[in-house]
Amino acid sequence: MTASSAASFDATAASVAFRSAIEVISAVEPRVAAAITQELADQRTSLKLIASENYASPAVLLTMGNWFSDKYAEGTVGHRFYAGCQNVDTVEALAAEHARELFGAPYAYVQPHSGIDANLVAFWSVLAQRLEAPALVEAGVKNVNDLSEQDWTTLRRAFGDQRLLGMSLDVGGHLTHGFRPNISGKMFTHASYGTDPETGLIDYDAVLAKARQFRPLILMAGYSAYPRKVNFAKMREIADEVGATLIVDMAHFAGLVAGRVFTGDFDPVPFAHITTTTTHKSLRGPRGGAVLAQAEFAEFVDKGCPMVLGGPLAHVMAAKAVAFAEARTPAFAIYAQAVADNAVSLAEGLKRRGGKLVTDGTENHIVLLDVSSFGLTGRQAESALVDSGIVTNRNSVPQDPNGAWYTSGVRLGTPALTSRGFGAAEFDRTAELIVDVLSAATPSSAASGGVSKAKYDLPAAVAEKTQAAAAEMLDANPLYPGLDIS
Ligand code: DSN
Repeated sequence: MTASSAASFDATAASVAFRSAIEVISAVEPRVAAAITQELADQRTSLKLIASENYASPAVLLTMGNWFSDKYAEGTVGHRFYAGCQNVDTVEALAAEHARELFGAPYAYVQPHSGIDANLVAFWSVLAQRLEAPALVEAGVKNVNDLSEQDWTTLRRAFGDQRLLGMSLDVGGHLTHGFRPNISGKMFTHASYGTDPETGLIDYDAVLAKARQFRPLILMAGYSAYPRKVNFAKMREIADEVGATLIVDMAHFAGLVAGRVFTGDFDPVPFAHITTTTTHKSLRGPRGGAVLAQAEFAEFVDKGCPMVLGGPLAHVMAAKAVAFAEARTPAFAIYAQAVADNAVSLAEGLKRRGGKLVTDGTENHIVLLDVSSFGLTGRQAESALVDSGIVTNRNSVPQDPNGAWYTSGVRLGTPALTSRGFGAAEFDRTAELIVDVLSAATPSSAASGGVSKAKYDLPAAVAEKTQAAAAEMLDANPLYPGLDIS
């Protein structure tokens, strides 16, 4: 791991710390200790191309394993519903300060436990700011507790059936942006915008037309499987034109924002009323979420707990502070640029060898490979690659004939392997290995005699050769070099 790819750490101290922790755990439940040790071994030996995963630094990981986990701290910094929160105040304030500085945001709320939680906080903040505050003024009260039963009835009705416009799941949007299996799809009447069927790119005129027709309260931008930049200046213009509040979910690409790869119109933070994120993907922090907001939303975002969140996880907020501090270093900016550059190498390597990509390329950390040209479903491709030591996940492509379960694509991401020190040459070689496996794999028959969308045949020699080639690259770029755990 080089200084430019991952946060540097003292390998001797980290080895002692993790070994001691595993020993302590082992004394109580050795099977858990063994699983922790095995997880490291597995992560060290797999070519991880899951676009939403990364490797947090030992400092981030160690910050989560301590007595902060035992503390209740509902409320906000300096305003808690429990006594004895002075140290939680310290870490929450530090995490928020680092987040504001890192992203240039007027306000940061670091309590959300995950991306879904961060989006829920954002949704309810908009509802409260747009609906509750005016209702309170109208009712002549300053405190929500002073509302009459009739006022509450009015408020409940106003909160129901509001409209949200987000990116379609089929073209890379996210479940939490208004889709039925998620609470957002039950809270809001939802409409979605797609991408241009020819180019696969967002058509901002089409988004505007849809927004004019649908008149959403919330316009949502952000994605989990769109391999391009989004112009957030244009999104804000659209939101303003129809009187919507713009929420950007930057969970996937927060690391590219933090590392100043996405700047100007492509940096969401100055344009969005509220920006949500996870902290563990390209940002390389602990598992968790965060919300950034313009000043007028701060007091509403602050009410995330108890509105939709339970007590904050102080140990994770502490780890967010450490991760944000790491992300403010020049080394992180170099890492973030390498993530984007490596995605281009992977994309070009696939294309040069006949691979077909959604949008024909990438501008972020994601490459979406359409595997139908190999005669495979996404499910078959995902399994054939895993058998060969390459971990990806299947993903729909726009207008996917195989639906969301079997799919026709695999989503590839560069954040994790870039943290291990992979560069352009390794990603080009990875592209070669992927094409070799997918070219050799063939669909096989289902039990019924027809062609299965899940089963496939792959010559053992191809899987073994790929595993060996992957192992060579992984050995040359070790995960947590010097960390001696076995
Ligand atoms: N599960 C994340 C992803 O893989 O993109 C998003 O929630």
